[in-house]
Amino acid sequence: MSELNVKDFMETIIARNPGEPEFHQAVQEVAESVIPFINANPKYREAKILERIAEPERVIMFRVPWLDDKGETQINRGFRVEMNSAIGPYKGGLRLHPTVYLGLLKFLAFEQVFKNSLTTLPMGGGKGGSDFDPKGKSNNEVMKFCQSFMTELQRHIGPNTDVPAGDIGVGGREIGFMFGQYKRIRNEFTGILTGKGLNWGGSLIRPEATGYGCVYFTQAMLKFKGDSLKGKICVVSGSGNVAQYTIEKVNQLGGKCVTLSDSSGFIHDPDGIDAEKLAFILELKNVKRGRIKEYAQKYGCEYVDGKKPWGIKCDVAFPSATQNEINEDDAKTLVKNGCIAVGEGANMPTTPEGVEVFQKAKICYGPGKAANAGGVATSGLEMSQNSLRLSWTREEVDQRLQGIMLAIHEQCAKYGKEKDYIDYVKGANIAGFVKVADTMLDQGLV
Ligand code: NDP
Ligand code: 2IT
Repeated sequence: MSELNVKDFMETIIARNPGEPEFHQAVQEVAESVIPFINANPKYREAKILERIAEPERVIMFRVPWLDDKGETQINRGFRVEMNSAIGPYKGGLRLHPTVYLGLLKFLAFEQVFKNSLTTLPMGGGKGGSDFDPKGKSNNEVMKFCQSFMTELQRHIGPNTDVPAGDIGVGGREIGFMFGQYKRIRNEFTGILTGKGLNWGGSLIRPEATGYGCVYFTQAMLKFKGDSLKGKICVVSGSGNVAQYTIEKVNQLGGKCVTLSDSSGFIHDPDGIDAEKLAFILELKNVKRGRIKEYAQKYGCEYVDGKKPWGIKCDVAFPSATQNEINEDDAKTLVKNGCIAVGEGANMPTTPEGVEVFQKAKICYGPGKAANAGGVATSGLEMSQNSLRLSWTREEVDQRLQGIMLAIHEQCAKYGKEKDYIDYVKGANIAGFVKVADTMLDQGLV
């Protein structure tokens, strides 16, 4: 059997999945890392493991009808991409955003397979969501949508089958509405979602986990170089779940975060976003559901409309909003301004050209599938607690989360170690691949 090459492999992927640029981008990055490894290990080539991993096991698409507050019928499209169940039940978030379409969720589900493999826990990969836009909707409208969405999704998920969670536009409120509807239809109280409330099966630290985990991972990258986050100026994008707890942990470790953003613009607060200001953000974003501009009005700092924060001078960047939010020029600006580390809280926030800039500059670049795996890892811990019908303490969950982030760093180092630095992209992709690939070999042609 001839060797695999990236160009031919990608031609097939693009032809089979037309009009899905984010999926092509995610597959290309993995292909570039793992194809040389596959060629050196022909058992993966012969069993066409990579070709199989790039094809979802199952895709579910469905109609989501609901009535808005005016009594008008609304129709959205719902999805669940069940990508790979080799090492455990499908696991991954639900995204509610107007840009959601099949290709976007395929990219996210594909990334999730490798990320979940890195966590050391038994979780397969999946992702779902809808093109529903929660912005400007009443609480009642969000509930109506979530109930309709779960009315269909419930027949496809289960605690040992597929366990969704939050992502953009899905937090505690939405998980609650969906859980309630599942319980009502199925007459069963079971862990079919993670990110649940503490009274009904949720885990301590799950809300904090993605942000905390990303900071732990970044701290580990810096430590490897004999450095730390202490005294570092950090630029953060987004102002949702991941951004909020990134700031909390950076503050605890002695760094200073000076920006936050939303899809309208960013704020720059050179004094730093301390605990009191962060409490304002949590109320603004999670309860009032307002805009980041209001922070600038309250604290009298700069607000830049329609721009991203990458032009602000920093030591460390934490992109925590969305995919492709750092392009080549942004990456060049960050490096030029002295940025020494990037911890990706978001999924695939840097374009391939941007990644190349970081890699060439040999800064500590932690790709999303490694750096933001703390969220899904803690979802895995929530599943364990649900199975045990027990709740662990904050300290216990946090200890496990820290241990998992260090284990991910170790796996990246094992497969990504170069002469004088760690290639975290290569390391994460190969380490994530090996566990799933070996399992697929064990389980035969499925
Ligand atoms: P939230 O919905 O809580 O917050 C998202 C933030 O990003 C908001 O500030 C939002 O601004 C901004 N944003 C979203 N879409 C865009 C866009 N197209 N352009 C500019 N800004 C945008 O989501 P999370 O914090 O949960 O998720 C953020 C990122 O982290 C995503 O990439 C997600 O996939 C990833 N992630 C999340 C995990 C989790 O556990 N929640 C786990 C691992 C990764 P606005 O309000 O204006 O839309
Ligand atoms: O991208 C992600 O890892 C998530 N949105 C979290 C998934 C989960 O199942 O907790």
